[in-house]
Amino acid sequence: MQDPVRKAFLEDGAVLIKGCLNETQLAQCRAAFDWAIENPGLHASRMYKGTAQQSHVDNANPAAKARLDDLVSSLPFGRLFADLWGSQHVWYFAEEVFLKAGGCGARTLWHQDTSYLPWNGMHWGNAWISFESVPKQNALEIVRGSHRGTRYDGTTFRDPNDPTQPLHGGDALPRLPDIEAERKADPDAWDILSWATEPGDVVVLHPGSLHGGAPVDADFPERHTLVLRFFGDDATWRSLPDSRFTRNGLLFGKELAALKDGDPYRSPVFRQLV
Ligand SMILES: O=C(O)CCC(=O)C(=O)O
Repeated sequence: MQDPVRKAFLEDGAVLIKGCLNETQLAQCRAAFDWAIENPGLHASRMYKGTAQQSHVDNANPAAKARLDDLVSSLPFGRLFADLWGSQHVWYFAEEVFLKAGGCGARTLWHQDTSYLPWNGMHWGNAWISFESVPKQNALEIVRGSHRGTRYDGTTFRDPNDPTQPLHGGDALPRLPDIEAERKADPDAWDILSWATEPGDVVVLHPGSLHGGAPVDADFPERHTLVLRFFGDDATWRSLPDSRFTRNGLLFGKELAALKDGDPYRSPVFRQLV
């Protein structure tokens, strides 16, 4: 890997890796995606359930764990992240699944994954894999450098009319800025990165970045996206304020029950890749 790519990830929190997956690897990822849609897990949800903007999201399906651990071991992400972060070790966390369909699947609201998961440190990465050629206007968007900035409250994702409705009640963490409203008023209000992608390309982002997914539309009516999430040596536990996000409610919270703030984020439950 070239130094400018490492530097871009460190400073910007996201990079595009062109042609990261070959045809076979991409087909294996697509099979895992299709299985996930047909077999929703405990954490599956429909964003804006019951509205025309409904879209499907799933997260760390326990029934998918064994097959995804095996799949990920055969993909190039272990070496890629070791190199990108400069980490001696790399572990696989779990998947996320996003399906936007019908030409009207809504925007994935701006958020940081670190408002939902007790994560701190620089060695975290989401590998965002879409199976279509995604135009820039329908792409994943990331606020440049925001993984090094404020950790905001999350959004509940429940109210299309209140995109920053606070997940943790709004007191313990600063409320999310309304990035869509602010950029509508001033297109330069936020420094936003995004890329058009082809199948096989992977956008790698630090999950502490402010990020969101542009909606689908009449010209690009469907997006199927699998996100695989990884961590390395500099990954630690950092508690979240709200009781709904206490250990039992967290993904793998039970397996990590002994961890305290600042402890290395480690458990045998996670497949070690490097
Ligand atoms: O693809 C999207 O719409 C959102 C992706 C996302 O939130 C993530 O990669 O963590």
